[in-house]
Amino acid sequence: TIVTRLADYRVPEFLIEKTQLTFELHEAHTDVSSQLTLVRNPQGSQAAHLELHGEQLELLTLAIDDRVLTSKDYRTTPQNLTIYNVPERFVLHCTTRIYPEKNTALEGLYRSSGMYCTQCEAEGFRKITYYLDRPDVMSEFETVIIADEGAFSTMLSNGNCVSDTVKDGKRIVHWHDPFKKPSYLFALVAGNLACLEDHFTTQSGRQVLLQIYTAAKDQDKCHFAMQSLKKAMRWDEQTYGREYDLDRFMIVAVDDFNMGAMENKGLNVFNTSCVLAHPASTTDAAFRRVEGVIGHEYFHNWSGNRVTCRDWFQLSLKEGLTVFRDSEFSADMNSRAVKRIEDANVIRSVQFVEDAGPMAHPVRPESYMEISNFYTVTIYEKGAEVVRMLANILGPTLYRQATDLYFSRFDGQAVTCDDFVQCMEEVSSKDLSQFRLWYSQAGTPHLQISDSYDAARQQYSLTIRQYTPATPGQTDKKALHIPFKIALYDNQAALPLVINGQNQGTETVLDICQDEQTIVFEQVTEPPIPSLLRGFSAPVKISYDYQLLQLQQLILLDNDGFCRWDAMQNLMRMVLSKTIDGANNHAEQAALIAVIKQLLTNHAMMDAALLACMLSLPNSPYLASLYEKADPVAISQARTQLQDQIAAELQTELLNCYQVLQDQTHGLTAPAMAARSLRNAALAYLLHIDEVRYRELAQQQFAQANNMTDQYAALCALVYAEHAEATAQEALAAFYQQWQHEALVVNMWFQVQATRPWGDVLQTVRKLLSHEAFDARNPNKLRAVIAAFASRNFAQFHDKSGQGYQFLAEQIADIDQRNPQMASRLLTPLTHWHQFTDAHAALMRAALESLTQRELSKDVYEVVSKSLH
Ligand code: B3K
Ligand code: ZN
Repeated sequence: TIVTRLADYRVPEFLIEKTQLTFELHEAHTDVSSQLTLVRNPQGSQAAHLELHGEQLELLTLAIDDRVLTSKDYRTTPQNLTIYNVPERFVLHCTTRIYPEKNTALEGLYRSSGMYCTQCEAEGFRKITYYLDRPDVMSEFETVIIADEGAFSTMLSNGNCVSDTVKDGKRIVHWHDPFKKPSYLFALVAGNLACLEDHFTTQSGRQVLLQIYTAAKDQDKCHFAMQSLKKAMRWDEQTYGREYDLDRFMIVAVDDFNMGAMENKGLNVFNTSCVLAHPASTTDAAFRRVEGVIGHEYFHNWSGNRVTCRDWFQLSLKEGLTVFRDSEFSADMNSRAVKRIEDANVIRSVQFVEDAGPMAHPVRPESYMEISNFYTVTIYEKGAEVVRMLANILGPTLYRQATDLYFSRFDGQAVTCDDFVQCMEEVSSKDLSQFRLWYSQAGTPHLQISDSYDAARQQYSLTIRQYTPATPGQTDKKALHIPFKIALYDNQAALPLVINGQNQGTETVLDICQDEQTIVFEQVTEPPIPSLLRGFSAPVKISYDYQLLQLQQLILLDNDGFCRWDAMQNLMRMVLSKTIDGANNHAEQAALIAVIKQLLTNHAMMDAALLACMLSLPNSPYLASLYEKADPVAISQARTQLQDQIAAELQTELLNCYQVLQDQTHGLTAPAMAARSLRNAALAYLLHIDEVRYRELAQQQFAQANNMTDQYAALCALVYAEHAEATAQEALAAFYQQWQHEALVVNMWFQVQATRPWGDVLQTVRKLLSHEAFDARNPNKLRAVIAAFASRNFAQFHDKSGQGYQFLAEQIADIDQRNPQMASRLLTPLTHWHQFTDAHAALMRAALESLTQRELSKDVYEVVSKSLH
C-alpha cells in the first residue's frame, strides 16, 4: 500500500480552467461526459504527460480537442489515466460509464432510497470521471443532468440553475457554479423530493432562496433546520462579516450517508439524522445537533469553500476552523457553559484517548495511506481547540481582523494551516512560532501543578511543569505555548490577582511556554483555592492535588461553568478511583453526597442544564484514560455502584427535583430543555432504586410524554434499570409499535438496546442484526447497533470473555466488503487496546489480528496495521 507524504507535495502540473459535465442517468448505469479545459501550470515541472485520477470507471471515449485518442496515446491503471505528450492548452473530452446502483461504499455517485446523490470528499470525484482530483485544482463547473422525462422531480447540482427543458422525452437540467472550486465540493442529486422554501436577505440586501429537499413524508420535519440555517447565516454576518454568495442555498436529506453532512458548494447533502427534527420524534440533544451541523456546513461556505485546503494534510485548516465556528454559534444560541463542557468532554474522553494510542497524529499529519481515515477527533476537535487558543491569544478584535485578512487574502485559493497562522501573526504582531507546534506535534501535554503559600510575604506560587509523552514516530517532544486561564478563590469569591505588581482583575491567562514555570501572586492574604484551566483554555491534561473541601467550594462557587463541572468530575473521580483500587473512600463519598445534596436542594438557584451535566459521572473511557492499564470491568462496576449509592442516599432530593420541575418542561425554549435535562437526570438516578414507585414514574412519563426527549429518557431509564426488565420490554414493544415508520426513531430503539449496561447484550445485538428494520447497508443502522455497542457500551463491549471484541471484528470484516469507510470507522474502539489490562489488551489485539487474515480495504488495512504496532 502506498503512503502519501506531506513532504512530497508538488504543485499540479496542469490546471483545469473549466469543467463541463453531462450526466445521463439510466436505470442500470450512468454515462458521464466531461469536457475539461486544461492548461499547463507555469509553476509545474513541465512534465510531458498528463496524469489524471480515476477509479472504478469504464472508459468509453477519449479525445483531445478534435482528435480521438487511441490506445497508444494513453494508459490506464486501476488508479490513473495517463495521456502521453499533451499540448500546453487543450480540451479533453472523455466519457465514462459508472454504476451508481452497485455503489455500496457511498462514495462517488450512488443511490440512496431511489435517489441519486454524490459524496466526493475527499477522493470520491475520481469514481465519477477522470480528473485532477486534488483540492488545489480549482475549476469553474457546469453540469448538465439528463434523465427520462418524469423520472425525477428534482435534479440538482452546484450553483445556479441555467435552464430546465424537455426534449425528445428527456429532461435536461443545466447548472452553473460561478465560483471556482475543487472537485471534492461537486454535488449532484436526482430524485423525487419535496421542498421547503424560504428566503434570507443578506446584510447587503441580496435575496437568497433557501431550499430543503426531503422525502415528502419528512417535510414537516424541516422547519427547525430552516430556522437554524437562517440563524447561522445571520450569525456569520455578524460574527465574521461573512455573507452568502450565491442566489440559492440548497440542502438535501439522504438516508444513506457515511457521516453527518457535506458542504458541497450551494448544495449541501445531509444525513437525515442531521436535518430532520420534530418535537414528537426528536430529542433536545438531536435538535441541538441539527442546529450545530446546519451551522457547520453553512460556515464551510467561507471556511473551506471560498478558501480551501491546498492538500489533505491541511484538512484541519477547514475542519478545525469550522468546528470552532459552529461551536461558538451553538454557544451563542444555547447555554455557553454547557456547550463548553460538552466540547471539553469529547476532547478529554475521545481525543486524548486517540492521542495516547497507536493512531495518534498531529493536527496537521505528515503521512497517510487512506485520507478517509483522517477525519478524526484530532483533526476536527483538537483542531478547533487550536483555533480557539489563537482566538483567545489575540482577543476578539484582533482575531476578527485576522480572519478578515485570511478570507480576503486567500479568497478563491487553496492554502495551508501556516497561511492561517501567518494572518494571526501579522495582525497581532505576536510571535506564534512556538504556538505552531500545536499543528506539528502529536500527543497531549500533561501539566503537573504544585503550589505553595508564603504567609509572611502574602505570596502564593504556582509551579507548572509540562511534558508531552511520545507518540508513534515522534519521541522528542518540545514545550508548547499553552494559554492557561486561572483564577484564585477564597471561600466566598474570586480574588483580585496581582502579578509583578500588576493588577490582573480576577481572572488571567498565563502563557505557559517552558518546561517548568513558576508564577507568583502577590497580596494574597490566605491560602487560596486555584481554579485551573478555566473555560478549558487549552486541550491539556492537568493534575493538581485538590483537597476535598477545595473541590466542594469550587463546585458551589466557581463562576466558570467548565471549572464547576470539572471540580465535580474530580470529586467523583476520587470516589471512583478509590473504589476501583479497593481503598477506603468514606470521606470522599461523604463530601460528594453532601455537595450534590446541596446543589439539588437549591437547584432553582442555578442553570438546570449545567446541574444536569454536573450530575453525570465521569464517563468510562475518560476514567480508563487515567490509568496506565485500566480494568474496564472494575470501572463499569464502580460507576454503577456510585450511581446506586447517590440514588439511595439522595432519593428524597432527586424525587423532589423531578416533581418540582414537572410544569417547567413544556416547549422548545432553553429553560424548558434545561428543565427536561435535569428532570431526566434525576429520573435516571431514581431507577437505580429497586422500587415499584420509581418504575411507575418512568412508565407514566413514557406513556404520557408529549415530546421525544421525555419519552426516550423514560425508555432509557427503564431499559438500563437492572430490576425493571418486564416493564422495559413492554415499553420497548410499545415504542417500536408507535415509531416503526420513522427510521430515525427506530435507530434510537436499536441504540437503547445495544447500550444496556447489564445482561447478555451481545445476544440482543445479534438478534437486532436480523430484525426486520435492520439494514446492514445503511450507515445509521450500523451506528445504532454496532457502533452503539462497541463505543457506547463500555461494560458489555469489554466483557472479559472477549466476545464483544470478536463480534466487532467479524462485523467489520463483513462491512468492509461493502463500505470500507464505515468499516474503518467502526474499528476505532479496538485500537484502544493499549489502555487496558494485559488480559483485555491481548483479547483486543487478537480480534485485530484476526482481521489481518482477511482481504482488507486500504481503509481498514491502515487502521489494523498501525494499531497493532
Ligand atoms: N467535510 C465533510 C466530511 C467529509 C468526510 C469524507 N470522508 C463534512 C464536514 O466536516 O463538514
Ligand atoms: Zn466540516
